[in-house]
Amino acid sequence: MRLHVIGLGGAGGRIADRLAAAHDGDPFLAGVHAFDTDIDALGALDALGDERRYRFGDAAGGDGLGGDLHAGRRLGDAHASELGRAMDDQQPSLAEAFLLVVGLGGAAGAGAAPALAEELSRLYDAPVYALGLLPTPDETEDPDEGGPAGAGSSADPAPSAPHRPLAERNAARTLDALSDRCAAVFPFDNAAWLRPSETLGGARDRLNEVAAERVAALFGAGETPEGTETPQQVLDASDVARAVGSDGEIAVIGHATQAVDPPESGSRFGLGLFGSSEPAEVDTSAAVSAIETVIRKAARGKNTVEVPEGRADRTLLVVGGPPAWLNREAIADGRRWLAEETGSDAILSGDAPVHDGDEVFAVVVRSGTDESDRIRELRETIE
Ligand SMILES: Nc1nc2c(ncn2[C@@H]2O[C@H](COP(=O)(O)OP(=O)(O)OP(=O)(O)O)[C@@H](O)[C@H]2O)c(=O)[nH]1
Ligand SMILES: [Mg+2]
Repeated sequence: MRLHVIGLGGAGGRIADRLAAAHDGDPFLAGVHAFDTDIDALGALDALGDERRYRFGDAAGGDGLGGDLHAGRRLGDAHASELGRAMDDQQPSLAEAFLLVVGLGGAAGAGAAPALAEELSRLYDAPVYALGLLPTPDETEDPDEGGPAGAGSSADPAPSAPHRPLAERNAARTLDALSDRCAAVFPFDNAAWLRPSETLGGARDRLNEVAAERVAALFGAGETPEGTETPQQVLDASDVARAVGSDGEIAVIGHATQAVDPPESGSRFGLGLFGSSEPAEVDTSAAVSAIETVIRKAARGKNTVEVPEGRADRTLLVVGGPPAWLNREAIADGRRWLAEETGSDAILSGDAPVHDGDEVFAVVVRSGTDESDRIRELRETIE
């Protein structure tokens, strides 16, 4: 589907930048922008040139807002229509969905995101989704208390994340605000993706890679290059919309890949009787096993946020890869297995043929899940 990505604030800008670096030119990535009040943060982006970065909020004097969410909301309200116009060069009216990417614990991004979501909903019919990064517990710990964020955070500029005492409350408020204004919210639990000795500062590039990869896996699935034939069941924007709903519910993305040999094309017998247009051959049991494996891993592997008991009201399954590997029966079996696994009534599914691909992949999106412990913890900070 044609997706327009808007990275807001430091984290959002970095993830938008990474998406542009990996996927500029791919048909799904119709537009990418990064918006921040912070000149230096925008200046540190690589793939997004000046034409796709935009600094807003003169009142911030070119700096970040240091976690002051009230200031962020004020600037967001004051500048939402200006931000909407800053997207015009990339034809937002053609987008089939918008994705706001934002660190929920901050101020510039978290403050502007709700107002921009509202503005985009007012201007366009396409759904507005949000990918929201959840703060790690150590960001709010007092550095003097010797929490992991403390050690050397002022002396050593590199790895630890900045101390953000209000990150959890900002995140709770921003989750609420985005749920009210977006069609669905995809939380990304930073802490769940950190390895034991890692800090957010040191690991953020790896986490951003994971977040960008999942966005591309979901929104890029089924988007074939121009001129390629597309089969019937190919995933489209309305499948995603039906799966995640339009009421601002939380949605979770699971993803797994498995490398496969490119199918042998043409005759297997070397007699030249069949032209190279003969359907490619793939061993059936290898295809069945690859599909079963990726579906299980996508469902049970680490998700963007924990899913208690794996349960969901609605589930979307996308299976992709070289068409010869997309064994229909194995996909149907996988669907049945997933219905049991999630207890979902509605399993939507779509194919994502990748003609020259060298891997089989599955994306499992759950919506209407029980609340994860981390999200409950965040919500409790403002109750
Ligand atoms: N995954 C990931 N999370 C990040 C990254 N940077 C920050 N975060 C998270 O996002 C939250 C907000 O940080 P920023 O995006 O830097 O905040 P901001 O929107 O620029 O807000 P201010 O700087 O306060 O104006 C932090 O509390 C972290 O939890 C990043 O590069 N990757
Ligand atoms: Mg900032």
